Order: sequence, then C-alpha cells, then structure tokens
Amino acid sequence: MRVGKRVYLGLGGNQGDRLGNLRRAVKLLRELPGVEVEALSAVYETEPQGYREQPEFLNMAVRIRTTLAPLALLRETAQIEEKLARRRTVKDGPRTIDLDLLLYEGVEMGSPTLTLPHPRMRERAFVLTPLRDVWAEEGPAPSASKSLAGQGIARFRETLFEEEL
Ligand code: GSY
Repeated sequence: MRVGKRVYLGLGGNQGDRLGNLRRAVKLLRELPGVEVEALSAVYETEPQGYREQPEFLNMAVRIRTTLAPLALLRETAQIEEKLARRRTVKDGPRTIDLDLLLYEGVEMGSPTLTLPHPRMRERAFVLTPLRDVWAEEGPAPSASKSLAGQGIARFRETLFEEEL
C-alpha cells in the first residue's frame, strides 16, 4: 500500500537550460527520503505572467506521495531551488527554477512561509494546465477563478521521460 499524503507541485523556470533544470529538479525530488514521485505532466512553454518583460517559461506539474509534513517538504524544495542556483533579483522576474507546493492532501494552512492550497494557482494557466495532466482525485481538478484565455501556453516539443519516474 502506498504511504503518505498526496501532494501536487508546480515547477517552472525561464533561465539557462530550462528543460535541464526541470529534469534536475525532478531527479532531486525523487532522491528525497520520504518522497515518491508518482506522475509527471507534459512540459509547457508559457508566457510570463506578472512581470512580462522576461523570457518564456517552461512549466510542468508533479504528483508525489510524501511522509514529510508540509513545512518539512517546503524546506526540501527550497534546498532543491538553492542547489539549482536559483537567483531572484527582480520580484516576479526571471528564475532558474521554482518549486511551488500547490495542494497537500487534507491540509489548509496559512503560515508566514507557506499557504495551502497555493493562493494564486487558480489564476494561472501555467499551473492549472499541467495540473490537469497529473490529477488523480475523484472529480475535476481545481478550476480557474477568472478567464485564463489571454495567457499563452503550449505543449513544449520535448518532455521528460517516463524512465525519469
Ligand atoms: O512561481 C511562479 C513563477 N512565475 C511564472 C511561471 O512559472 N510561469 C509563467 N508563465 N509566468 C510566471 N510568472 C511567475 S512570477
């Protein structure tokens, strides 16, 4: 039987080797004790939201099971961001990789460092579209809180490979 809680993560970046950074992030997630990666979405090339004058992002979603508590998992994902040399100079600006905790089974919380469910996920096509790929609950994935029609998003020509699971 599978142990732990189901968690959905959103990954994205727009600096350097974008696909390589997603691969490395998934590999590091897989290596975490207490984390089992269950499913990877396709990779999407997406127009930047927020600060618009920056390169396009690659985004994807990952479904995991984990025995780590939310804040412990957040510490681990922050370390993965550090390992991939994330540098944030402009708020909402370019970054090598972001790992966002979107949903954590059975948890609603607001702490200074972590809000669950992710407070802006329903406004973001770059989150919702990949999330649908890996959605494993009964019923539909979370829907958009307003129209996402203007947010450019397209499946990327390459994807991560099953053997990376
Ligand atoms: O964590 C969100 C970072 N981010 C993104 C992103 O990942 N993708 C797109 N398309 N736009 C974004 N704006 C911000 S901030």
